[in-house]
Amino acid sequence: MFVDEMKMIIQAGSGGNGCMSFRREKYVPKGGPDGGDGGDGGNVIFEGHAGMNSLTRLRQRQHYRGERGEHGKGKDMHGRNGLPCIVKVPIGTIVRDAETAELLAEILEDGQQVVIQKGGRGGKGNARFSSATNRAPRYSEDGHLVEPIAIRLELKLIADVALVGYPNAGKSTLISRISSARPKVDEYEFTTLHPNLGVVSYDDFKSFLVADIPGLIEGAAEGRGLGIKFLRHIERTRILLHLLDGATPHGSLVEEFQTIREEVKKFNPDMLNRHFAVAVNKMDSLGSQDELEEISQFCRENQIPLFRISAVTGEGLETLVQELGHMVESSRPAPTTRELIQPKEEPGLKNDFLNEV
Ligand SMILES: Nc1nc2c(ncn2[C@@H]2O[C@H](COP(=O)(O)OP(=O)(O)OP(=O)(O)O)[C@@H](O)[C@H]2O)c(=O)[nH]1
Ligand SMILES: [Mg+2]
Repeated sequence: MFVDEMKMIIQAGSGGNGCMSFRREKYVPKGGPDGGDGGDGGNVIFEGHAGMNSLTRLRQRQHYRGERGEHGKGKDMHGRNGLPCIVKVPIGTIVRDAETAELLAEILEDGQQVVIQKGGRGGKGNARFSSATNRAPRYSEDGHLVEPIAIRLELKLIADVALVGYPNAGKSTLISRISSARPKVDEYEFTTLHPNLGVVSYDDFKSFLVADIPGLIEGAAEGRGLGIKFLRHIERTRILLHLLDGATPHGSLVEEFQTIREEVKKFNPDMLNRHFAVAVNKMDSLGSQDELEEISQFCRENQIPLFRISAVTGEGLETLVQELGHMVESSRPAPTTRELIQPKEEPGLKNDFLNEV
């Protein structure tokens, strides 16, 4: 999972104290109680923000505090409520209690607000305690105190495009050519043990996130190779790019494609409904022209977009990136009005904050 993590201390505002006071007016010898209530403390609220894709900016501060409620005053004046502390967080942020690891909230939508810690209630002023038996109460309530708590934030990023294929197909080579990610590449199988995430830029200023995951093999669902557990990292990815090894060490490219589809299906049949495309890699050392023709025909008949590329020489990569970018755009949910009004603040995502898991 592409997880970014941090700890922070939050403290909602305490409630303002209630006031003890009596009316003092000319010609009113025994004015009744008129102490107002304290205001409520401000909540600490997290708000999902589509323009953010890392927790980096939140690290600039360690404490996030809601404002304290104002104390009540005489003449029945209630204290003002404290202002909330609204913290903008990226979508996909999971909030836990830092000590118990208890799940406090999950922010999954743009503009979604969740109260993470409630402000303290304001105390009642003495006016509230007046009764038939006690017309002049000499006490008022203090506002509720709020203690700071430590919380842990985890961000699970969702890639736009996932590269899937046999070990050695060239997935890591490809992601290192088209994105900011620099995973290990080697000639043996199962070089990649953890997913890698990279940002691909296209059309000058647009970008999408691509994920490179460990290779899959036949029987992966039954635990062969590295198994398919890590497919959960790309479960919500909207586009799958099936990368086939053009050097054809496994024989039929159509079969290679179908084997991977089968393993993906065993993990989660719903993933077969995602948009997908096929790319035949290693065109610079193509193993069999017949195999290439067979997969080309198969893709034509099934209306599957097909790319012929070489991650090493760069052949076909520009077209691939452009087309993937367009697929991502058409599969993204329409931007909310909020996004249209406020331009995204963090257009570029750096890979350095992403920890592998
Ligand atoms: N000739 C040629 N070799 C390539 C190309 N792309 C990748 N390779 C080579 O194929 C081998 C495997 O590449 P990787 O990128 O590590 O493959 P992978 O799919 O990430 O493999 P796993 O992580 O094991 O699943 C390396 O030796 C690469 O240099 C290509 O376009 N042409
Ligand atoms: Mg790899």
